[in-house]
Amino acid sequence: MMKTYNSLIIFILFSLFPLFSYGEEFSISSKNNLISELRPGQKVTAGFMDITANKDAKIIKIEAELIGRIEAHSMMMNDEIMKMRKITPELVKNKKYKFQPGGNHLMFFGVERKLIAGGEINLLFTFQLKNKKKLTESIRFKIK
Ligand SMILES: [Cu+2]
Repeated sequence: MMKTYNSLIIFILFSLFPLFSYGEEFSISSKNNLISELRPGQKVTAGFMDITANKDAKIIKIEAELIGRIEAHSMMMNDEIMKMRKITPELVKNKKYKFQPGGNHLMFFGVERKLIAGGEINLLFTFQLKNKKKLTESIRFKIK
């Protein structure tokens, strides 16, 4: 009887152990979250933000309702020609990552909703941690 009881306790301890090994929760903070307003007839615009995560993480997906595609881009001047390239932003633990005009930025294609200055919109970000775990966070942007 005693033996069974001991095994039960050991079983419970082992079941609980994974809870302790996860460590602190993933969290992000962001500032200056802005999207350029969409002028009539336009379907493409850009967005900017400063984002910091408490763990190393890649931004692997960004989505929003009624927006066809959202990509992260880098921007480089090449012989006076501006070149943009799709990137997978890699956030370094506790280090600010900037999306800003003239540099890395967010780009919105096939926008089928109104984005008028003064309004707000939520974007759903999917992050991937080093251990491959995926997490989503909704981040609010102001339209400017
Ligand atoms: Cu771009």
